Amino acid sequence: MTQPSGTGDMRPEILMMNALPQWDMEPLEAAYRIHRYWEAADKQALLARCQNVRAILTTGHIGADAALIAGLPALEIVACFGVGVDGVDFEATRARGLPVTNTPDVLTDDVADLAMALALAVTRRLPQADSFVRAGKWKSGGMPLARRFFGCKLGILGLGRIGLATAERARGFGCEIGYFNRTAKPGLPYQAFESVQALAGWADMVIVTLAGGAGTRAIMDRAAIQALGPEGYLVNVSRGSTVDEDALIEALQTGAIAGAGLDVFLNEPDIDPRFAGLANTVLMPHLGSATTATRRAMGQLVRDNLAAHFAGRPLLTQVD
Ligand code: 8YV
Repeated sequence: MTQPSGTGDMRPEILMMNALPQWDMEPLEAAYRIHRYWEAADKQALLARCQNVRAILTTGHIGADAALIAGLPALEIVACFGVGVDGVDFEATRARGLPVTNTPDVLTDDVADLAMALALAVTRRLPQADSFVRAGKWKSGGMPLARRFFGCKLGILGLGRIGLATAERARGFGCEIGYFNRTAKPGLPYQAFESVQALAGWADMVIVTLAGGAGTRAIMDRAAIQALGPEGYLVNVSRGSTVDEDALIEALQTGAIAGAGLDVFLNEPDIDPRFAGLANTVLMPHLGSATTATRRAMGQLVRDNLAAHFAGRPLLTQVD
């Protein structure tokens, strides 16, 4: 319960949009008076008590919209737990000169690991094989043969930190790497493609690693999905918004592509129910950064950014 103002409590007030683990909540509670958005039954009543709130602590996905920002007259900073910041209304933050921070780098390797795990799981059909053994079907015959992953042509959509870490791992699997990126990355042993469709047409598998947001909405469009072809695979560890989901589901249903490994969806966690009926997919509940070590590091970084702000020191990872 947040204490009422005027009790001599000098801790800055912050608004938290979502719960964080106890290892973050304890130091946060020691440093700040916390308003818990996710717990409030009456959000408007909560916001009316937030007139002295100086920071929003949110995720990139939940973000902070214009109405929320407008309702917090004392707001000074938006701190995101996560590398993505697609849920933040930057017009609103810029209009008020509010800095936005995120948690890059600390999660890069976990997300790249998960991209490789999905690439292997979907081609080698690991979940299906696991169910096959558990259901006792092994005694009555073997499983159908799977697709080889090593040595494939791997298209990386978005060659930022996570894309580069994924490419490095894929090189270990002998993959030939192509990519599409807003800006070419010279000096790398990877082939740059002029369009997403051209990348998908070349690749055996496309892994989507770029940032979400308006600039990348459905960048993996119907034509690019179709260009993968009936032997092609899609893996997405970025945001559901980067893929035309209707076109993807249709391509998976009709066999226009071979399969998909997906960690991210539109409308998480209330995802399109058609995914559950697709046998050629491996589905994960957005776990890219979900290891204890990484989540601890993300929590530390978000707290370090807030502490820096309130101490008047430079922010560690300001994204805007
Ligand atoms: C989430 C992510 O932030 O960093 C990102 O952009 O998508 C994830 O790491 C994490 O699931 C917490 O919401």
